Amino acid sequence: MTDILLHQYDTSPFSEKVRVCLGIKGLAWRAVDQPVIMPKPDLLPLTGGYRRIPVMQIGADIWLDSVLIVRELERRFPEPTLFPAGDRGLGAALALWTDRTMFQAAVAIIFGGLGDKVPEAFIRDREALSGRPFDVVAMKAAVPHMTAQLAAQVALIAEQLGDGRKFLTGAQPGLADASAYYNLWFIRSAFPPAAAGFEADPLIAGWLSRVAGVGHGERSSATPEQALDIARDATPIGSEVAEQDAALAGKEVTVSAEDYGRDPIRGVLVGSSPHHMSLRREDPRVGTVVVHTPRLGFVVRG
Ligand SMILES: N[C@@H](CCC(=O)N[C@@H](CS)C(=O)NCC(=O)O)C(=O)O
Repeated sequence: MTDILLHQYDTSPFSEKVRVCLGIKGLAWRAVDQPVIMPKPDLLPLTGGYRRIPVMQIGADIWLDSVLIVRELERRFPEPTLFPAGDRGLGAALALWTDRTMFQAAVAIIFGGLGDKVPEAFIRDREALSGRPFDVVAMKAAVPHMTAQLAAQVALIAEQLGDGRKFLTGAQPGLADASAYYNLWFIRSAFPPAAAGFEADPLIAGWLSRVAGVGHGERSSATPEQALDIARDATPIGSEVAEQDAALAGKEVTVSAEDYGRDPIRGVLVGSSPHHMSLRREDPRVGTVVVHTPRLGFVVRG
């Protein structure tokens, strides 16, 4: 079996979502630590310009975005499932809540709370990432509102756990848990005082410790250099272009994220589905690789 490589950094909340999913599945994987800010000279040869974290690599195949990474993990390793109660579509759609609304609240609470302790280089980098001011003063002003918003969201989690279930969709952990968990984990680890409110609720505290107890699977590490060599020495897997994209099959396209970190990825469309697009690209360091991007939240241009 070819190794699962996760390009990540330990403080990354979206990586934590994937790490918990790897834990639910009890998988062995290798962490490839990437920088928290640009430049990322050992990541971009694989992704073709996409800079966000996490990125999963298996051989010469590269999956962008935690949503698609989790989908691919479920496809390759269906047991134990990330959807213990079924509800696959709903489970996956939860990301639209956790990765946007909940994440934005967590970011404002953490960075507003940290205030002038946020390093200048990080602020500049995140401004370049989003194309907007990373306004710590505005975040600070938004903390009371965002704290109330987060509390309302945490109340939804508590409501779901209210019948005494161990995890959000029943007795076993799933993607819903990993998704709802990682923002609270982020607050807890990056700005602990802001976690006091939700940690005081025994229902939430118990659930948080059960999800933490799932672990991260069998983690080892690889260097970025090793990951690049693995891509260079491997051949990407084959795939098919869906009927709906027939007009673009085999043509050069550009794909970019819709929200932030919109650096375009250019390649030949060699695969697609309602959930993803696959672009073949050539790079002097890694040779031929195929980059798999999500469809939801990504723009494709022919
Ligand atoms: N929708 C993306 C969001 C990824 C994201 O925003 N990741 C953060 C780190 S957790 C990031 O890339 N920040 C900028 C950076 O690390 O360069 C996903 O689910 O993977």
